[in-house]
Amino acid sequence: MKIAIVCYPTFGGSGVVATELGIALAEHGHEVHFITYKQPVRLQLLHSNVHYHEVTVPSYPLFHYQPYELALSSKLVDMVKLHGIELLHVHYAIPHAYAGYMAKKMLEEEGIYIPMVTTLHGTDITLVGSHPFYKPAVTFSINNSDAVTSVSESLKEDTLRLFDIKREIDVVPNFIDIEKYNNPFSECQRDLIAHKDEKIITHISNLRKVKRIDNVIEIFDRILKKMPARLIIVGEGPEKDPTQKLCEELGIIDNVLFVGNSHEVDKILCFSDLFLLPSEHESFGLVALEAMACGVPVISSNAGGLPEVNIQGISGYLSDIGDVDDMSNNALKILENPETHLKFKQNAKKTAMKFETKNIVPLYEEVYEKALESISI
Ligand code: GMT
Repeated sequence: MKIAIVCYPTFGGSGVVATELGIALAEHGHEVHFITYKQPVRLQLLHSNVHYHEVTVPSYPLFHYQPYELALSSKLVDMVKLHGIELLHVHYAIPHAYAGYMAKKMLEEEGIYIPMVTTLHGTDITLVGSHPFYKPAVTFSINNSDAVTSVSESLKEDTLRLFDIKREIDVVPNFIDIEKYNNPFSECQRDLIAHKDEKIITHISNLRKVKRIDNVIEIFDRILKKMPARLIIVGEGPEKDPTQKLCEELGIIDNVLFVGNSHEVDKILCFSDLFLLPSEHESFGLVALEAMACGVPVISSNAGGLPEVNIQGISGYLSDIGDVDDMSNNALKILENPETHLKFKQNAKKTAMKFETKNIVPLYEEVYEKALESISI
């Protein structure tokens, strides 16, 4: 099948999932065309079935805002015609589903009928999409997709609660290439980062408010009072400066390493002892799954789809949002006893295996078949 994938090219989870999906589909023999404004960060183009087409938006003094949706829908029309693309798969409703729908309608004028699959990722529904300024357009584009998927049961429930949805939503969870993260619990050059006796605690995100980075610091501060440790913060975002200030105030800045956006997430997770994700909301928590795939236990909040990924007392622990006392007690419970720690590491990896690429990608292929059938009826 010839498939166009529209996504954000950034480090965010939706772009990562879209990119990994495209790569896996290409390996299954599909011809995949990524269409976005920059080459996705996880995309390496050395595959004959993978293509990348850049959307450019020419600037004009009249435009206060650049009309990206217009440029994207025009690019989609051109690429569908040029490459004989049979299906559009848009990741993140805003504005991709809206632009995809316009492309579909323009193509219909020329007698070309192509289905659009929309995958909802989280903030496109919960934080941004349900804002009154966007809600009518998001509702319209979901209802006018030929198939809709969400990355967790929890996100499906949120979508049905927040929008007037008239179509079926299939849950297709995020997935992971376990092989890529296969380390046999070795030391993974941890001496690059920490002294021998120090535990390595990690947090990865886009450092936005929703991630509650202040809670990450508070939990780490409590761990540090009980054992030598180092915190690695991966990512860039608006909360970075206030987080650095908080670390200074608490006098722990020398124990915290801010490494920015990194292409070496797998290496960092390889030497991590514990992963912290106390988010206010998380539709799935792909980073938690990445950590678990590396055998890193997860201390998280119980928000959104996290309980579908991190299993209480098995791959880690979950606490109410903001309950840093419980989160730090759980962290210490895991870290203080080497046998307990090893058991959690092994179980984290085992739990992650449920989400292996080979189990999940066929679910997307089924959705594609259904969407194709629906437009040929
Ligand atoms: O977490 C973010 O803020 C980034 C965001 C994105 O759209 O890239 O992540 C969302 O999609 C990921 C992939 O499906 C999910 O794993 C994240 O849980 C979800 N984030 C939120 O719901 C806050």
